[in-house]
Amino acid sequence: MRTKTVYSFFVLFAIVAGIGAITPAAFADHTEIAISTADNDLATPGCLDTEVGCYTPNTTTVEVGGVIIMTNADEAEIHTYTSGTVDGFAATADGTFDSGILQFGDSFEYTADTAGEFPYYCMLHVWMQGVLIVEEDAHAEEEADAAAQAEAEELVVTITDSIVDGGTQVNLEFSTIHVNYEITAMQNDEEIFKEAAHAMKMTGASHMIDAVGSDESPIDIEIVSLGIGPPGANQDWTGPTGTVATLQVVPEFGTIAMMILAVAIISIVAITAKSRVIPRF
Ligand SMILES: [Cu+2]
Repeated sequence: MRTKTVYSFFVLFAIVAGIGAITPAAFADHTEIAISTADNDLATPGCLDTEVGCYTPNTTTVEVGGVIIMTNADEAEIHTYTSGTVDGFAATADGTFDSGILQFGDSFEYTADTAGEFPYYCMLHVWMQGVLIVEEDAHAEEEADAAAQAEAEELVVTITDSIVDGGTQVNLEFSTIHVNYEITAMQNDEEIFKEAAHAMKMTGASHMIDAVGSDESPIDIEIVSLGIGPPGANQDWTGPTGTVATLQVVPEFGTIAMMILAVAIISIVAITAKSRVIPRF
């Protein structure tokens, strides 16, 4: 057996995606945010046109689970925090929250349980308007990302080849079953072999290429993962897709491939005594 170069790398989609998700939470689990009526003349229309606005802050952002403490800080007037919209002077409450009438110094607490954007107004002075923005909990998103990451399995394919009957037999060994893949072989800039295949219940597969690689005319083999799942059910396929491995077939190399997979956990594993293989992403 004259096995030559084995080249294989791990697809780390999930890990890369995960790094982006692991950002420190900007908020504690149960944020408390205070809003008060602005220090304006709120009894006559116009607060929305001022820099201070009608409520302070006029736009408040909180995560789901956050508590909003809405206070009437206006000594002169009673006010409400009523979720809904105002069209001209016609107000429509949407029922998300309603403080009812707040005397000076009174507060109303609302726990944000639904993500979304909630405009609100004062029932007594409908020109007083503010917006509460409730965002998805960052932790919940992280958890969802972590779950997705766990699901997005690493896909490893080990390739070996041997000269058989004047051709080259390429043997694949996937780390999981049901990998749909495409195998392409190039020699002298020509495509000499291409096949879409599916690793059935077995994780191994063999392809026979009717050519032999040499120093002058090496064969480049590329395996592309199309997804993991039953054949035909493309929309349900999961797992890493894209190029997962390349191999260059040239003579005179030993079989060092298999043990490498055991030690290399991250990143690219390149075994080529001649350093002729260039990974293609
Ligand atoms: Cu008011």
